[in-house]
Amino acid sequence: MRELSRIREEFLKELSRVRDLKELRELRSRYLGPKGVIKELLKRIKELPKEERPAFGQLVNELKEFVEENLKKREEELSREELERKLRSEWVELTVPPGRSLGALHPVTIVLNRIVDIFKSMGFEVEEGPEVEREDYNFDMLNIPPEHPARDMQDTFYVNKEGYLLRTHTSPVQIRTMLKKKPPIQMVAPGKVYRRDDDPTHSPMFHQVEGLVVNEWANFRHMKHVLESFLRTFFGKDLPVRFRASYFPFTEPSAEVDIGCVICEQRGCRVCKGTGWLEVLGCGMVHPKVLENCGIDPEIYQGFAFGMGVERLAMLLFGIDNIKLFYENDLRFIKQFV
Ligand code: 2NM
Repeated sequence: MRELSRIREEFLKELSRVRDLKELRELRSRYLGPKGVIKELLKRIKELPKEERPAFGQLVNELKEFVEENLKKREEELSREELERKLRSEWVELTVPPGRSLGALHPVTIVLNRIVDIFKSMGFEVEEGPEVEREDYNFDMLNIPPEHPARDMQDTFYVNKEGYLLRTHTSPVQIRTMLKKKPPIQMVAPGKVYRRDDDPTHSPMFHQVEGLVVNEWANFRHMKHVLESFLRTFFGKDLPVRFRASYFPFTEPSAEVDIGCVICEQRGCRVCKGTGWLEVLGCGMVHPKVLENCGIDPEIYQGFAFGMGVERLAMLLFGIDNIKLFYENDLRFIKQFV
């Protein structure tokens, strides 16, 4: 009996040293396994006198139950501890803001899409063309004479290959469309254009959207309506709009379009130079020679065309005073627009 209580004490001491489920499994097999302490005790029953055997057997069984019960209790404790450790190590704090910020569209892209979407809603198709363009499509076909100052090396980027340049406007896309398709045509050409210009309001690369309508009935009043509707949709209010007579080689008559200054509401400010008006568009009836150059009979067809600078409209819409901000890609600037 002294031996049994020594085993019991020894077991409790060992149990208190167990740190995890693996150690507990080892302890269990050492006491309850096929060659374990309990099995060895039961084998020794034979060595005892007959009359002592039942009492000893009962004591060994009690010890076995004691061992089993304590192992089970400790196992439950250790399982709970291990689960808690696992949950703590896998904890994710869902209310912390993400470390990286989401992307945003560039303000020029936002405004370009806005312009194109308005014209699409009025039934215009979108056409595109190359940025390295044929000199004849960029100038000659548009009735821009060989001696015109716009052709000057001072104003145009010529590329090494003879007869090619970086397009100075998207008008050559209109030329390509007229050569490719028969009227009726209603299209817009969005994209990058290049001019040798560099100051706070001019960049050597900027974006334009130009448009063209050709059919048998297009007239100046149609054009006026389309452009007024466009501007009022774009700026989201019923702005004053005026058409001023102007000159382009590719249109006759030609006009420039002003809107009431969106910065000062026509009270006069630095942006409108005190006039209350801002120039935002050029337009006109397509010159008969341009239609003829593209194989369209000007006795049957007529058309109107227009062009606008995307950066200029973006600057007015968002109140930006320096065009260079669009090209520096400073995230503090570029993330502000939606
Ligand atoms: C403008 C202003 C006026 C224009 C003309 C043509 C074409 F190819 F049809 F002749 N495309 N774009 C045009 C007319 C562009 O931009 C200020």
